[in-house]
Amino acid sequence: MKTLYPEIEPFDSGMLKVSDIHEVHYERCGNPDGIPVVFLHGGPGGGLLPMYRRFFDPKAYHIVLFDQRGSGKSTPHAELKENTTWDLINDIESLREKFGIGKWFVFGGSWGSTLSLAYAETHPDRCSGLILRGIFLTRKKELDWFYQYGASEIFPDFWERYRDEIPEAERGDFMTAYYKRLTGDDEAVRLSAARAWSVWEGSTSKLLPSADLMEHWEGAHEALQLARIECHYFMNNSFFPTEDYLIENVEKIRHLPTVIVQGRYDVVCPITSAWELHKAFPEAEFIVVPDAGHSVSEPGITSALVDAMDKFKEKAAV
Ligand code: STX
Repeated sequence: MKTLYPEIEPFDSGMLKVSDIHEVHYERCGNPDGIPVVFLHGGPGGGLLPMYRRFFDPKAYHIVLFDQRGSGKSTPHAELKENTTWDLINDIESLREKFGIGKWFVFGGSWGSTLSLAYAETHPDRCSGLILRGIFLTRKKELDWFYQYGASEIFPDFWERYRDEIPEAERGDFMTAYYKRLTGDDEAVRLSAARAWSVWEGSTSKLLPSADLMEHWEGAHEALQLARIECHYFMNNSFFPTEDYLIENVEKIRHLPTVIVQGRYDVVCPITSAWELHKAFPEAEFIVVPDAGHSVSEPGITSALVDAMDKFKEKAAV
């Protein structure tokens, strides 16, 4: 089993102005002359964690990470205006150009896999390869499963808080009910809804539930960015023109070296989506981790991701 590389600090970080209102926080780690890779975090709205720097050999890789619009240290915090998938794709391009990178590996899990696929299908010539984990294609059936009915049958205990935030009369459509509260004027209602929404995700992400993860998403800053931005994207089909957009356009990226890593017991993004991507993109290496849920910190998932990046490094060195 492989584990994360040691803790590392960025050699460069800053804010990039990407629109009239948004500034995006970025970090660069590792070797500025190394193989470029961009890290795309989850949510949308998840923001960066220091551990995300550690999947890549810092001697071999030039690692670029950024907080997507409204997330983490990007400003304004949890802002929904001018915040769409296409804006994020443009931001990735702005960062690539700013750092003088021609092509890079794209590494993303969960929503990060969604955004990786959308970016690669839009700019295939800018990608050296893809490393995708916990595949999420943002289709209605995936959203219904997690936010309406399905995951509720596996985690009925954690489901109660998410459910009880919404009065019975509105429970026929949790997404709409949450959207109303997360975007309303009452700050206390917003925060309470945001916490219930985000803790639900934090509670269900690991095969063995983690108190630390639940606590993290209880934080006001973390809860508001994740819940508001996710709900905004999901109310808008994540700004894709069709329901199956990412699968429909997969032909554009089938030449790219790609690894798909999926936990068998992923309750947030069930394996069906990874399986459908595997069928549509059979050239990609498909790794099912038999004893893992959704989280990137599941030991088997971390190991598979570090190993995938080590193999790309070895290939590049030949
Ligand atoms: N959200 C999928 C996603 O991207 C429906 C995701 N799942 N958990 C996360 O992100 C956190 C890491 C932000 C908890």
